[in-house]
Amino acid sequence: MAKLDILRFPDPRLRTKAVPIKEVSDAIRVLIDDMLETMYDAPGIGLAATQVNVHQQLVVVDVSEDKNQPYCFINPKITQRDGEEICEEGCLSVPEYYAEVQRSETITVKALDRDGKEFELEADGMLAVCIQHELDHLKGKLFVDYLSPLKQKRLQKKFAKLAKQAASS
Ligand code: GNR
Ligand code: NI
Repeated sequence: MAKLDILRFPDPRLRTKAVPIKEVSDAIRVLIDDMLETMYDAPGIGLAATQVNVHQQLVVVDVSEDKNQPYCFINPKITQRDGEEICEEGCLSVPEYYAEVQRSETITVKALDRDGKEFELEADGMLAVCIQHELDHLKGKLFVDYLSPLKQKRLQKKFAKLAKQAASS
């Protein structure tokens, strides 16, 4: 297993649209395991392939307390949405920044599992929030895109400053 590097805002590669995975190969299963290791190590409750600079439709999620209920979604699609919910979100690609985002409360997601088998899952609570956050990554979208223009401007400034400091040290 290997730990992967996570891209950070405002890296333009985070804006890449992921393409569907044609075949769930052994190489994909290695990537899934590496992404899970990277997510647990971070630590985070989800990780999209986009964040590790792989632009294929794959996300991993584990919202369980004991970190022993990993989900992997390949070529995921949300087929049903219900209700609305506001939750404070963070992102491994936007470190140390948190903001409230409105999402659907309950979703049904259809995807392939690590064996290439199709499955459907109904999710609510943190699991639903996290799946929606991860699926956005695959479209090149970040949770900060939902913020007001003023908040986005402040965020841009903060991260531009951090990038400059990192470059000069
Ligand atoms: O670790 C994470 N926590 C989190 C909290 C609230 C809403 C979404 C998330 S996902 C995030 C990990 C991440 O950046 N996944 O893309
Ligand atoms: Ni994220």
